Amino acid sequence: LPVILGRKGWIKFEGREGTPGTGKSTLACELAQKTNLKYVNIGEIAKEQELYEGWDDTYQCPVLDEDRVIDELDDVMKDGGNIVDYHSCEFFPERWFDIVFVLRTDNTILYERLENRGYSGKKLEDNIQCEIFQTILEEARDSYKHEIVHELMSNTPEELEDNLEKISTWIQQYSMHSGL
Ligand code: DAT
Repeated sequence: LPVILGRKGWIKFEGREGTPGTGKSTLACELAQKTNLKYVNIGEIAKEQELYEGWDDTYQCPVLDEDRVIDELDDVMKDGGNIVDYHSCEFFPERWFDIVFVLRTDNTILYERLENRGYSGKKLEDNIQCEIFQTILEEARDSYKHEIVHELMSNTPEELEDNLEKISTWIQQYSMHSGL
């Protein structure tokens, strides 16, 4: 993993459309425990504060009010030192992040994880399609500088450990160089 120096020490994880299964929450929570960074789960904050603007009939889930999410979080994000966990990224201000990780999972493994989560039918199929077409990776590359977007495989517990190790090392080096 290349070391990228920037100003603020913000990190973001991406999975794929529809929240589920690539291991964002698992990795981000363990990383927050291992470092002194704060875990920020956008889905949970939106739920607690009802930052919604409607209901999606197709996917049977609330629609995020992106402008309100940005307003609510801007102060916290300005302070830096946050690990942000969400499955989409193009609507966040670019200045919020110094590095973006997109977690990837093989389709057969992902299919099982989503089934275990109770997904079926169109919702399951669409999420798998989304992974096949690398939708989130491309969205991240379109929204942030290419050099700060990193793809990480997240199929096995070994890969999880490996990702934790790589990102912790990056954080240490980043902190040293940026004086955080
Ligand atoms: P997300 O936050 O992206 O929706 P999660 O962290 O809740 O995903 O993980 C989904 C499930 O997969 C959960 O049961 C933990 C498991 N998991 C996550 N990362 C994994 C990995 N690298 N290897 C094996 N299982 C993993």
